[in-house]
Amino acid sequence: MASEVEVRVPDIGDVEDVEVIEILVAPGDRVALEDPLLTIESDKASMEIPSPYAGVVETVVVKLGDAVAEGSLLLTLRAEVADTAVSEPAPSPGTEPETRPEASAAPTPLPPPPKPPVPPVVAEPGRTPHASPLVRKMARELGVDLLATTGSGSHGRILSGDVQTTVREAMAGVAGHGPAPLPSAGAGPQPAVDFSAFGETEVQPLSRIQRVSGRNLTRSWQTVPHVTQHDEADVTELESFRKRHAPEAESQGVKLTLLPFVLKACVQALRDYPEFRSSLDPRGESLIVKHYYHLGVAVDTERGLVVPVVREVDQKGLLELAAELAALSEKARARKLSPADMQGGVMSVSSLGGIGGTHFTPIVNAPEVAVLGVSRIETRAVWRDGDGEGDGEGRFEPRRILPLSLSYDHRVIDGAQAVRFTTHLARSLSAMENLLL
Ligand code: CAO
Repeated sequence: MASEVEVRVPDIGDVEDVEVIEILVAPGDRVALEDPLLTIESDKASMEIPSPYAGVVETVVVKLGDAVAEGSLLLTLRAEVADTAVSEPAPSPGTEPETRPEASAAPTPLPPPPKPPVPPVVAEPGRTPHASPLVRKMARELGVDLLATTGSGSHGRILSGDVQTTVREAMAGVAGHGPAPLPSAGAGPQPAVDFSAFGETEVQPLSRIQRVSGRNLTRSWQTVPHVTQHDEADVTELESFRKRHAPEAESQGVKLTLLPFVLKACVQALRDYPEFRSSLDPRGESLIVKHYYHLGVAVDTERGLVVPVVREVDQKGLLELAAELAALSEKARARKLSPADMQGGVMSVSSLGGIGGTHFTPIVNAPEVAVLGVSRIETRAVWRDGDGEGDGEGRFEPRRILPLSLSYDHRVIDGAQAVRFTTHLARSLSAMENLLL
């Protein structure tokens, strides 16, 4: 059941001249109860407007820089009065001062659902971190990226002390996933350039997904020492197997692409190399090894890159995985992924093989420690040693070669382990009967 709700500026006391300084959602975005929608700011304080219901944003009435006052309409929401809509608990009352807006329509806000505790590590990809407006303001003033700040409050909520810790650690040069470098630590942001001085230009705002994934990618690029190991797998037999079975899969409504085989090969390698399914603890002092096999898969959508997670890949067959991948990418492209769909991956796979390219250097989806890039299969003449004796007897054969690019966090994985991992992957993909076991 759904009904339309108007979200208005709540009672803000005797304050005039309030400006909309952040719009965190766009029409079509799915929000959970208490998800931040936008932030307004007077010359004295800023205030975040949380979502009064779980639902889908219909229209955003205001734009950045608009002046608003008590009662001004900010946005409309199609509220869902069903227990499927909530994906994150509300912050505990009393931890931070925060004002709830009055909503003008009927449904009763859903109570926070029971949920396993969110580990206070780094903010989830694709999510806005929980912090009060005052903490946000403080972070803005100090140049602290809240997405890179560890929240010690209830449900990982970021408190003012956490922002101070980030600053202290950045000043002391502490390494780890937590603190992002402060602007003063590097060359600083690109200086503004007036491109219109050189010719005609237009401004195209980035989508929310692009902005959030941009922040996550920047943080990962800056905090994870990346190395990329390139390798190749001979997938000649795998490809003929796949093509033989494609009609049968199609009769069950499933398109059997290469990707399910790659996911299965990753699971086999992950079983033997547990550090690839680990994360560094935020202090960089120990590894948290995961004993599950959920894999992220990068999906290209017209609004940007998202990485939904396929769960328990070890327990699923190839057809089941193919069907699930199709459903997840469909969901991603229809903008229907929930935050939960994008959490819990132990490693990610980014396949550009359907498009082209030879090798590339994917960015680790931190706090994961490895990402596998898959490029386009190429048919190549490969020398096949007839009797395996290396005596020059043999011939060139056309083989189907799949390029692999494994980027990894060098704090956790060393080069020798990485090449063992890609060798394992290549072997599994070549001897594909093992993948079917
Ligand atoms: N080599 C050659 N052909 C390949 C291939 C490869 N490595 N991988 C896929 N293909 C083929 C498929 O067989 C399919 O062929 P047909 O249309 O002839 O049947 C075609 O390419 C398209 O495949 P697909 O994209 O529908 O399916 P997929 O399982 O390979 O990928 C998904 C699914 C969701 C990963 C993909 O659609 C996608 O979004 N890829 C982009 C990911 C991305 O942007 N990553 C970037 C990360 S870094 O910025």
